[in-house]
Amino acid sequence: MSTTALGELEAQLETLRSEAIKAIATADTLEHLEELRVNYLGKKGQLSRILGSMGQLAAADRPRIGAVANEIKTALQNSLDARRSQLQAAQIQARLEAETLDVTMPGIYRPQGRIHPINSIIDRVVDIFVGLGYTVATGPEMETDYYNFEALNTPPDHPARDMQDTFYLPDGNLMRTHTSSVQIRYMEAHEPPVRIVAPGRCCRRDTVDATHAAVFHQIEILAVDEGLTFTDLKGTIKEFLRQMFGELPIRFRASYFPFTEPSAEVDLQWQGRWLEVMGCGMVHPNVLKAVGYDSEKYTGFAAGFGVERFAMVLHQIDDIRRVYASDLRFLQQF
Ligand code: 2U9
Repeated sequence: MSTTALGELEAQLETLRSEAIKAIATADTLEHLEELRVNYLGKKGQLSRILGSMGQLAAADRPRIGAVANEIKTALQNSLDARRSQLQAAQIQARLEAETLDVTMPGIYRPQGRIHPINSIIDRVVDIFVGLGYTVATGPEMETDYYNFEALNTPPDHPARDMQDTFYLPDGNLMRTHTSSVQIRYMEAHEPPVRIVAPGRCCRRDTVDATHAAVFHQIEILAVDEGLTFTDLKGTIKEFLRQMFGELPIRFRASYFPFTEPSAEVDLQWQGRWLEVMGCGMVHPNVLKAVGYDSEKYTGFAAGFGVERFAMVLHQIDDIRRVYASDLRFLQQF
């Protein structure tokens, strides 16, 4: 073997060493560093390739080249390890900086929601009647003529049935004008004694103004049992209004509804004026008969009121339209 081959190989190894050390020291990502490792020290890498040509050397020279090659391998390995540690440390540092939390920063303002005044009145009324032994009943807002009018003893020529007053749907059904249809459905499914409170959304084809909305809420109560009288009705309403408004004078005025007989309207003396707050009466025998109850054996009383009207009295609201304007300046007052 010639000295030239030995010298050439030694020179190649030294070039490899200096090039590799420089490349490793300036590698800027862990992925790049790994590419360099494969390129220099991998099975098919540059060091293996140079050592592959050792066959040309005289046997006596091989250990020397072998020793140099090993030394280079260790040196490159050490540089790779050192650079890897540096890059990993830099990566962690960058993450720490990116994820730093400034705990002294002000928080993000999240406005607090609250119960709408209409729902809060419904909740209060339902609580009072549940306290008196009543159960909550609900039903569909879209109704048939039967459940909204016919079963409630409302004659075909009654003004409420007029196209002017009720929202009729193209299929002949309608949007319920009161929650009384809920009580009819409940009575069809349950035998007396009945004590239910029915809150819900209703629709009327009224011209909207300060005191009328096309969509509004009603709460009605119904009790049916043996031996119920007008006195039970008066006592129940008196106790309900006491819990709702406090100790205020109330009066009953004779009135008329198709589904109750006798019927009355209830006024409350509020700030020196008599305000009409609800209607009531003894359930008409025709209504009891319509649901298959024995009207000789059972009597019932019922009452109903508009929730928006209660809200306007309780909170001194001057215009019903404010209740549905979704204006936070209004809603935040409750
Ligand atoms: C059945 C039988 C009778 C419910 C009643 C009233 C009187 C009443 C109005 C007050 C203001 C509705 O919101 S408003 O327009 N309601 O005056 N409601 S008696 O009578 C019933 C209900 C169901 C089965």
